[in-house]
Amino acid sequence: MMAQLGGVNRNLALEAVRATEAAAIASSSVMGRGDEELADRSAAEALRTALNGMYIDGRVVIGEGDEDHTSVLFTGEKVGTGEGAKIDFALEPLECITSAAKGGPNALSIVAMAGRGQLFQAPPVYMNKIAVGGGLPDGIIDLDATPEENLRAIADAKGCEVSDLVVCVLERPRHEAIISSIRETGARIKLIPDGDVSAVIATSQQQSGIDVYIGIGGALEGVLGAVALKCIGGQFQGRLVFRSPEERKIAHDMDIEDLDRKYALDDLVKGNVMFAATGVTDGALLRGVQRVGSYAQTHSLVMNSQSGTVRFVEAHHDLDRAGILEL
Ligand code: VTB
Repeated sequence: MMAQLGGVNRNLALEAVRATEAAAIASSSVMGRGDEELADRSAAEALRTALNGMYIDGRVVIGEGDEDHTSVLFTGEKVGTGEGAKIDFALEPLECITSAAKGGPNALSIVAMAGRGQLFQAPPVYMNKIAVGGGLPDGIIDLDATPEENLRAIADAKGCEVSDLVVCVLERPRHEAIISSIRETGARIKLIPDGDVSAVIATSQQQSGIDVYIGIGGALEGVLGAVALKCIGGQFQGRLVFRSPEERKIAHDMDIEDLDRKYALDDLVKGNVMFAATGVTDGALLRGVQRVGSYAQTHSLVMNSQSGTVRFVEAHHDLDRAGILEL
């Protein structure tokens, strides 16, 4: 999405990446302390401060939780200067919190942006997801089909055997049955400890070696993955998963009428969208923050669905000169 400002095209993701850079540097500075709350809060506070410097009338539609549970980047919080383009945000200041707190891999700071009302306001529940990268016939994946059916269709379209495919799945007890059925097809599996936004993006990157992502992760991460695929190309389906009547009630109270609905990518993400992510710790998608004294290097991914441009941004920061919040 480009914001029109006096005839000037603004790629807001190129501005938002300064915010994810700030969040990544802030949380990487407390990496490995074993304190998840501190790592997340450091990222969220830096992200919010940086987003508030943007000339936009912004609103968080999926954030760190509701206002009763968090004071930083809660769902419904306004961000930006309050003037300019009306922008909705889905954001995750620190994806893979557990990993970051241990100094482990794959932690990212992520922001997705769209015009007002264009993002699905996902409740804080799980989502069952399936994703493939671009260049395949429309409708090739179906959340309601068996892994065998999906993998056969993907293999046929790619002109390979099912055993050539690599399926990425979050390593969780809840996935035991699906992992067994994928193994029965002969396909290969990459189990990941965390980070299904990166896994969804990986389906669209040939060098990742991942053909399809399947499984249940956070609904927020589902929307972030869908935004990324809308920019980079690919197909996605998701369905909310409720573990209790209370979770169903939360969704119902958010005006979601059909709780069992199967969402296609275009149901989750409408119009032009943008995506910015910065690595906190090293991962398959992005390198983490490298820090030597007051010097920091960051690696980010910036995408825009309107132009389809995908940028990998390496930034060198002199924190003595700029300070984390003035990058
Ligand atoms: C995933 C993953 C995240 O949460 O969405 C997952 O991408 C949800 O499942 O990195 P669990 O509750 O089983 O962890 C994370 O692991 C953490 O936000």
